[in-house]
Amino acid sequence: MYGNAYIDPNSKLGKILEGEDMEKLEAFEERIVKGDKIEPSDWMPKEYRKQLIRMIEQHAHSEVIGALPEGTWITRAPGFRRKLALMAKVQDEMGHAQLLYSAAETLGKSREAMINDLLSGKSKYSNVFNYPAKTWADTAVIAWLIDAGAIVNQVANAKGSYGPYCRALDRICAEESFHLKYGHDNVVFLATGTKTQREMVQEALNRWWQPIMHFFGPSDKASEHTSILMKWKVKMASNDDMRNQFFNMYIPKIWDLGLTIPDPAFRKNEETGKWEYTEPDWEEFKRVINGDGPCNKERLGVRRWAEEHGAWVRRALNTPESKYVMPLA
Ligand code: BYC
Repeated sequence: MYGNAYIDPNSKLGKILEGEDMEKLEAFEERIVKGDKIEPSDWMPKEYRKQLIRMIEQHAHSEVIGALPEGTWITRAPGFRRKLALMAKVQDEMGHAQLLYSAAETLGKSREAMINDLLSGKSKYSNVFNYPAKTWADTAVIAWLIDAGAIVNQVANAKGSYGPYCRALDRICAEESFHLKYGHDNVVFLATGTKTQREMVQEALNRWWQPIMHFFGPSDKASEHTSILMKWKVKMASNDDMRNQFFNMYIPKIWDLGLTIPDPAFRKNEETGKWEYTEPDWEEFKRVINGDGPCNKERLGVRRWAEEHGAWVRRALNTPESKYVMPLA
């Protein structure tokens, strides 16, 4: 029994809750309903722990890998002011990963295990970072619209139930809002510039449109984890609701700049308040998140290189009495 309801042990929920102490589970869920924050030493169902590790770890990896597409432009940024701002942004993203790895560690998975799972391809990270930033305008679109999408997601989930994740998200959102301003300034500059600059930013938006649609996750009917995550207030809105909220906030701003959305079916249905669009290619989404996107190999290759070449630093830090020195060459 679960509350007053019988749960079929063969149902999805039955399997998720198998072996749980029902009294403790009910007390936990009462706390969730009240809006309490759950802290690392509190009792929690096994599935709650597992889901949080999965989601926070993927988020941390997304920040690490997410630094790469824009990072490749630091040496080519147009001007010193843009270069400084981009360097600061990329550094912030790596800092976000540190906060998130620390939050995930409170649930019992070590940072080393998380990094190993990223490098072996076992863990996922956000689809969007497996596409190349072909021109400077791509970095502007990433910094404006991907960061905007991330803020929509994170501002909502910062009000969720797991204390360490929510606190990390609060800090991350404060910095992301600067990224968004930097990205918006960049896009405005290009969209109000010469014909070539306007074309460049429109082409970048065309390239990034589908990855941005994918960014919020599969549609609600296809989303595997949303129902349990919303029940336990890890996710505070469904994938489709987050996507719709993003459209409400950013489509008018995109149109104001004279840019167009590369989807002739894209429009707001004023009766339902929902945006209508051509479904993005979900088969491509699956391929990309499972390792077969345009840049997956390159992205993980960079991280493997960093892991290998930074190993001596970790050894030296972990064994201060030893005589490790930086290898030459
Ligand atoms: N990419 O049941 P669903 C940033 C997977 S970085 C890849 O709906 P869920 C930035 C999902 O993992 C911030 N995989 O999942 C950094 C699941 O597979 P598994 C990135 C995706 O968890 C640098 C399967 O599809 N933000 O802003 O309920 C520079 C079924 O999906 C994606 C976060 O990480 C995806 N887009 O909902 C600039 C936010 N979507 O694990 C910017 C935290 C779905 O069963 N994460 N999948 O193998 C979340 O909020 C949720 O995990 C999602 C997905 C909304 C993304």
